[in-house]
Amino acid sequence: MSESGRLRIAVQKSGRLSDDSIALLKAIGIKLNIRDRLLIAHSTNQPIDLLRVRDDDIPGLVMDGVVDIGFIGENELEEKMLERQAANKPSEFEVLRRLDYGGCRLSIAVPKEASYTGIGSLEKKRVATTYPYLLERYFAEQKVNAKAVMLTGSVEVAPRAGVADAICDLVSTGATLEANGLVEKDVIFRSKAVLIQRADGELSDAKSTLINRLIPRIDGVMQAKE
Ligand code: PRT
Ligand code: ZN
Repeated sequence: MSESGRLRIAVQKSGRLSDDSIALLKAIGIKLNIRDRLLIAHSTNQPIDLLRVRDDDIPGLVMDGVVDIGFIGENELEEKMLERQAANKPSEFEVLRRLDYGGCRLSIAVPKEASYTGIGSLEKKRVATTYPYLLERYFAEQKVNAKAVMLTGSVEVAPRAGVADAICDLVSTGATLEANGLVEKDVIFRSKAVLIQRADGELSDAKSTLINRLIPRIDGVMQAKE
């Protein structure tokens, strides 16, 4: 599908990474005609098409070679990579650049009245999360026998709802945890947005040349902001 001559770039359609990713593409000189409802946006001055999708879909689109490059949070990227490895699906990609936005951490938090003396306190407990593979990997590394309970939303209310004893969720300011009576205990993963490319050697020369022209411009934009 991406064998057309145009470079295909995946970005989050609507969410925390959308504006910064689009702003970066515009800052490096790519003119885009984005219409809100449409999945695809064509550049008017470069052989580039933008695929606007949910962030969850971006790692797979890159790893399956449906798009050539994509903007994604490292948390989502790592989770999907682990999930695909477990399912024996292609999970290769290359990180072109770590970007200067989308910063957050994936942390374990417990109700403020809970006694917690370290990760061992979660032994035999249930922990609600949207990132079960990252969390299970952490439990295995820490040799803790706890259970990740998958929730795609409202993770922060799970302890109050009696669904879990603790949570593992993304944190940036900490306001959401605080508002839900939760206290951050262990950071298990630190994340920023990254620009990734499908497995090396699968791009046409023209696309590689175009990417090689875009990357120094991204570096220039990031340096100018420092
Ligand atoms: O619809 P779609 O699936 O595309 O979007 P989404 O709802 O899955 O993702 P979105 O837009 O919320 O987040 C996209 C990416 O932004 C994440 O995968 C992270 O890489 C990054 N990011 C950075 C964050 C945050 N900061 C963040 N604070 N993603 C989510 N949050 C949430 C967190 O889950 C919690 O609910 O914000 C709340 C906590 O924020 P604070 O400031 O109260 O601590
Ligand atoms: Zn998502």
